Amino acid sequence: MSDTKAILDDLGLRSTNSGACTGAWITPTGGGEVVSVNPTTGEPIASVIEADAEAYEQVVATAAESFFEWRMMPAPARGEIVRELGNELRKVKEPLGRLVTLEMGKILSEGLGEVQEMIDMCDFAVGLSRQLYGPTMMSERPRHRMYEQWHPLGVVGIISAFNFPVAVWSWNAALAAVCGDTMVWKPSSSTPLTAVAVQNICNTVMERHGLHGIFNLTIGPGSVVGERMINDPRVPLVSFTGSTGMGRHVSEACAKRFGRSILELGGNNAILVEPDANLDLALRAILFAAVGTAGQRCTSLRRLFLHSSIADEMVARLVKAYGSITIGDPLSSGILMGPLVNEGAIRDYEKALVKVREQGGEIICGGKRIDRPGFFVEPTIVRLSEQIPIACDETFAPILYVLTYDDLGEAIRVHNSVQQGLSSAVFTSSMYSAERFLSHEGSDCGIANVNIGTSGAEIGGAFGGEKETGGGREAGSDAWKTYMRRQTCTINWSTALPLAQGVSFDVE
Ligand code: UN1
Repeated sequence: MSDTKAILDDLGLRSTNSGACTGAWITPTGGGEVVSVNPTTGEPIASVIEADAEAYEQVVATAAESFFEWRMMPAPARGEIVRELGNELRKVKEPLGRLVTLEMGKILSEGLGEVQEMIDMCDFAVGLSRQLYGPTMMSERPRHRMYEQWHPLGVVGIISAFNFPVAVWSWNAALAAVCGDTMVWKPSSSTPLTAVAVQNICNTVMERHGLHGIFNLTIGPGSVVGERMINDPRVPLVSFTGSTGMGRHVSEACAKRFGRSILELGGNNAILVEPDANLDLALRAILFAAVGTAGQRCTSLRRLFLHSSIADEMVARLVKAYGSITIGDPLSSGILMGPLVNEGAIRDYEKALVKVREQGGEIICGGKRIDRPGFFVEPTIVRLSEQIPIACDETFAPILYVLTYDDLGEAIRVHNSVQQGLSSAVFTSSMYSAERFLSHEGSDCGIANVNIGTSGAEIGGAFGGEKETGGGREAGSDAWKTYMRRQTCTINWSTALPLAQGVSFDVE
């Protein structure tokens, strides 16, 4: 408990915190209280007073108002402010990483990695602030110039999930900020304290510049905050991370009002292991992807396709390795797997395993809740002779389905036959197999790797997936374009008015 107090103190958190902020904290009068629970012990850490309708209104109105000033600041100047945010995050990497671990349950190395991901994202956005380029086109008309430019969009709604409580915010926030947007963040109610801590850091930076209303926070139930946000015409873009079911609802609500959405929804990620693969490498990658974060990444490995010639050997090695996974307090060194996030997650794990048995899967390792306080389960391996329906669903827990194949083409077909399309990988030393997996007839996912697991992507690439994963792209590459509006401009500097496509329309 003293550890907990030190982490909270380091980040300026109290035992009861406000859940709404525009730079200045608001005290919502009609909101409930959400208690953040330590998944390692089941004990409360601290609580947050949730935003009510009035607080939401105040926050969005401020974000909309602040946009007018923020959008006129030169993008590189906005980049300088994001640079300061990155520097502040460097200073608090240790306590913030510990808070992520305390509140969410991922091991400390991953908690720290998550803060590093925020820092990387800030660095990326600083560079980007000088590279929000639009191309120039050759006009078909004489003495005409044509080009594209990008304008800030407005207020961006960020709805993030418990499993990456701060990194995914930064994917959106760092880009939105340099693009000239203001934002309203609705974090998961399972991880409200990390959000309050990050908001405090933003406030520190923005106060230095006499700015407020750029980075804003509303912690509250989906029915109060989320519903308002997705239906709010003042919010032209909603970036949503969560389940496919909720994502469909968000997408429909935004589409109905011609708003945009970025959807980062369920995955059902797989690795294919070819006979010529480096099996030591494959084993390590499988362990991190399937057991890391207790299987609670959207990129976690759910399905493993093993070539029949190496299947028995790999399964034996995997079972042995699973037996030596250290499970326990994620803040302690030497631990590789912490708890699931809450009791509901345990129920989902148990329900999935009931279905596994009903549908003919064989549990060859794990399969039970661990008898200790908190929300711990055994990492589980299920061997299948075919891809049963439960293996086509995403269960946010460490359950790995192992299938065997003889032909790479057939394995790719089964790989692609699920509804989700986030991350995928092949392990092989054959150029032909690798290129085939990456070709048009290969993986249909947004992320496809060779000799690297499905999880743990760098921020430099665009992150997201196809099909029911939602199609959104966040973080690196040109993901920034969704946070701006594109304008095509044509300038006539002649004294004539030639029409495009050779059309004539001359008035006598
Ligand atoms: C998520 O689980 O929602 O590639 C994001 C990864 C991390 C991000 C995961 N960089 O596993």
